[in-house]
This record gives sequence, C-alpha cells and structure tokens, in this order.
Amino acid sequence: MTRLFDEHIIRNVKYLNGAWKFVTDPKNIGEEKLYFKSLDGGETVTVPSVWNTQSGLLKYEGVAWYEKTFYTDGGCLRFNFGAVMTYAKVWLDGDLIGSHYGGFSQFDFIIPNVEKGYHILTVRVDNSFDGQSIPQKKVDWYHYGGIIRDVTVETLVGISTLFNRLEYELSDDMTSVKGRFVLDMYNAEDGVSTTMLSVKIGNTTLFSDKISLDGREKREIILPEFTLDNIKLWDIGSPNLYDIVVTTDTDDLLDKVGFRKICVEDGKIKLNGRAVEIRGVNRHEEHPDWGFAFPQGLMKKDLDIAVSDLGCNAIRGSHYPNSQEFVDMLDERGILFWSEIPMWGWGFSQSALADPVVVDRGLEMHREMVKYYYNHPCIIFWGMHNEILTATEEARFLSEKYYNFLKENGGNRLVTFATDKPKDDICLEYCDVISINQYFGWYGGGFGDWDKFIKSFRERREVLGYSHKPVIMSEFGGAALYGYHTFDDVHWTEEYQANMLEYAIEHFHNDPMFAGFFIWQFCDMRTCLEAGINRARGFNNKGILNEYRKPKAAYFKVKELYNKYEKEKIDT
Ligand code: ADA
Repeated sequence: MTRLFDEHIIRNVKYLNGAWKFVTDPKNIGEEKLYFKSLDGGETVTVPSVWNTQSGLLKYEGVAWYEKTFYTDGGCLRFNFGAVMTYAKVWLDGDLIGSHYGGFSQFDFIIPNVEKGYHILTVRVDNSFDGQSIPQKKVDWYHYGGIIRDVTVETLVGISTLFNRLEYELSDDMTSVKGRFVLDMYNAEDGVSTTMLSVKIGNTTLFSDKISLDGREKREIILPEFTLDNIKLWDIGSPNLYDIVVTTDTDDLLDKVGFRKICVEDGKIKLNGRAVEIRGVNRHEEHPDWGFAFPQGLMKKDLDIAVSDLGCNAIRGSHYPNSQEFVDMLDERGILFWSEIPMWGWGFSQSALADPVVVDRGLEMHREMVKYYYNHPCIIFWGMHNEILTATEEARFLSEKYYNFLKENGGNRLVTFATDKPKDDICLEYCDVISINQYFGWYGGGFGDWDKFIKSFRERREVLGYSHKPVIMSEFGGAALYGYHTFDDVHWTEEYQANMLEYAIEHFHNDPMFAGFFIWQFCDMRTCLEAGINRARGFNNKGILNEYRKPKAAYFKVKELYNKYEKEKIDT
C-alpha cells in the first residue's frame, strides 16, 4: 500500500485511484438490481475521497456504489484497500470476491487466474450504523463515507511475501538485537513452487535458503533467530531506521524498522532506558475539505506544525488507525505515536459491550492494526478503547480479552485505554499506563478542581496497588472560537482556552505521577454531534488551531511551555 517508500521494485503494483463511477443507493436496492454487474448512470468521482465533500451529499449516510474499469496483463491479482468507510463488499466482473467491516483498517483479497484484458471492480460501501457497529452512531466526529484511502492491485508471481513482522529484543546494553522474522508467504501458482527466500536488514543478509509451497498455499514461516550487533537505536528526534528487504525469485517486499525499547519502570515511561515526558496532542486525521481522505501534503504540514514548531514529541491518533504514510512520517521524524481502534465512548451501552459480535469485531480491528503496523517503531501505545463504560463488568471482560491479545501479539509496546471514569473504573488492571480524560474548567468545575482531582486519584491509585503504573492525561482542554477575543474571563474566547491549558499543563508537568499529556486537541474538526451549546458551528472547537490550521492564542502558550520543558530537560 502507500508508504513513504517503495514497497516493491520487482512486484508489479498499479494504483486504482483516480476516476471511479459513483452512485448513491439510498433505498438499498443495488444488490437486487445487480449494480455489481454494471453501474448505469452515476457520476465520475475521484478515489480516495469521502462522498460528503461532493455537493449535496454532506449529510448522506447509507449505501453508495463505486465502479472502476482497469486493465491487467492477467495472473494472480491482489487487491489492496487502504480503508473503506465502513462496510465494503467487493465484486470483480460481477463475482463477489470478499467483504470487510471496519472503516479505518487496511484489507486485501487475492484472486488467481484473472485473464489478460479489461476488468471491472465494483465496491458497495455502507456507512450506516446499527447496534453492533464500531464505532456506534454517537461519536464526536463526522459520519463520512467512501473509499477513503488508496486502492492498488498487485500481480503476484510464484512465491511472494504478503506480510512481514520483525519480532525482536534488545540486549541489556541496547547495542545489539536478537530477532526473528515471521513472514506470510503465498504461492500464486497452481502447482508446487520452490524459491530462494532471502531476507536482509541494511546490508546484512539474515537468511537465504530454499522454501517450497504447494499450489495456492498461504503459510506463515518463522525464520531462525538472528543477532545484529552495533545497532543504532531509534529514539525521539533521532530516528535511526533500517531497511528490510525480503526477496524470492519472483517477488520482493521492502519495509523499514527501528529498534527501541519501551517499558514502565518505577512509575515512569522509559524509552531506551531513559524516562520520557510525553508532550503531545490528540489529532483527528480529518479536514473539512477532505474529510478522512487526508492528503499527504497536509500530513506533512500537520507535522511541521505539531512537531517542528509546537514542540510535541508524541501524537495520539484519536480515535482510529491513521494512514500508513502518516505513521511512516512519525517513524522518520522520531515522534511517538498512540494508535487505537475506534471503540469510542458514550455510544456503547452495556449490552452492546457484551454483544459477541461487537467484542469480536473489536478484536479483529486490533488484529488488523497489529498486523499492518507492527514494524513501526513510533508506535509505543496500543489504545484499546476510549471512554467506554469502564465501571462495568462488560467492559472489564472485553478489556481483559483485548489486553491479553495485545500483550501477546503487539510487540514491544505499552497497552492503554482512555478512561473518563477514573474514580470508579474497574478495568485499570488491564493497562500498562493509566490514561485519563478530564475536562475541568470546561464541562464542569473550574481550573482549581484539578488539584482536588489529582489528589484523590493519587490516593485511589495507591489503594488499588497501581502506584507503579504511570499516569497520562490523555485528554483535557476546552473550546475557543478562532478570532474570538476578550479582556474578560469568558468561555469560548481564545484567552480562556489558553489560560485553562496553561494551568493544567503546568500541573501535570510538575507532578511526578504524570508521565505526560495529550492536549485535546490539535485542531478543530467537524462533528456529527448536534450543533448546540457545546458544538458551535457543528465543529468540536477545542483545537489549539482551527480546522484550517490557523493558530489560536492557546497554540502559542502551549508552544512556549513545550519548548521550555524541552530546554529544561536539555539543561539538566
Ligand atoms: C471525549 C472524547 C473526545 C471528544 C472530547 C470532547 O473526551 O474522547 O473524542 O469528544 O470528549 O471534546 O468533549
């Protein structure tokens, strides 16, 4: 899929972005009317995109169809979808080839023996909600729909590598690495094939031997353990990355990896043995003109602002897996990342949390996140959920399940979730770092309530026996309307927001219980929550920039603090 580097030199990859035919299907009659055989009428749209930015479709929720005619030289084709919002069903030349649930996850289908010539790919996209949706209908972002990330088709020849995962451990002195590759291999031929498989990191060949697979066989191959000495660590601001090259006689897969160690020790988060203070922002990968089909140029711009100017060392990808290219950019810049699935808050009732379909869908989303993002060094947190009913047994059951999965399969990462019920949360056992969302000074209480709150949570943490678990403020903040100023202490002004954030950030920074903080939020964003007292303009206005990335007063205050803390660190 789209990365910041070429994933393949040998394998033939073609983008299926660009012009697609498009029709909405508000009565959901498309399957009955065989739209997958041929999509009559409609208009030409470009992919990736959200349909909501097309005129007249801002509020459209439901089913829409996309059709693309493409040419291939034939063979075994692998169709890759970066993300489709939310439920996708896919046909090739009128035959169903697969379906996928989940709006922010990558997925692929392999179809052998496709003939040379023109073919039609049809996608039915459904962004409606029901009781088993993840997220539920009630979210604080916008219900966009469409094919929101890139589509590619690859031609697989002979034995190819579908996925690679590098599991590793650093030596105690962190100068060498012991690791092993786990490869998902596939044989695109009808009969048995044999190939030379070779794996390199940088210029070092770690494996080179023959392997055989039966016709159409998919197999996970675990390669023997290797040791690499004299490695350079990946770190904040010092992003040493190594090239991975996996080749067979007919195929290749290129990737990057960075070696680093993240752990919790003495109530601190330690990166490569050093305690770090996380200074971050929550960021939605959203823009009012592009929705969730976020352009690469804008990703870079967001990072130029958040990292190079504002001084963040971490970003929380609230509230779903972000584009691979964005995560690549974080790897390249040496910035920490929190990646989570869209199991978001208030919408989930107790019974929804107990519904096996919901629980399994959530698990599958974690599985996909781990599979597609495993090698990224920047991801130090896996986030399981956000503000769900964590004072209930249903949430406890689900958290235990997800936590165990991520600890077993998620590599060297810390597992967390964002709770807004710190006083009575019963899931805190299932996290390495306690992450809290609170909004004193906005939804209730004044700034002064932080002191009381911090004191009482510290006591609870001790009573529960979790004093060794670092605490992060995963969300805090308040709204300001861009350009609204006053001399008085009034909600919605830029001054009020700036003062509130300054007060809170200084408290967290000066209290050893906190390992860091993520401001809510980087920039304003469109929401489907009713425009009203708290969502003026139909936007969540708690950004320290507006939705067009123009800074509010709080931005400059945060910049001053983040840069001051960094300087203090360097000076000590
Ligand atoms: C919650 C939630 C965010 C956002 C925020 C707010 O903490 O996790 O997505 O909705 O509240 O602005 O109220």
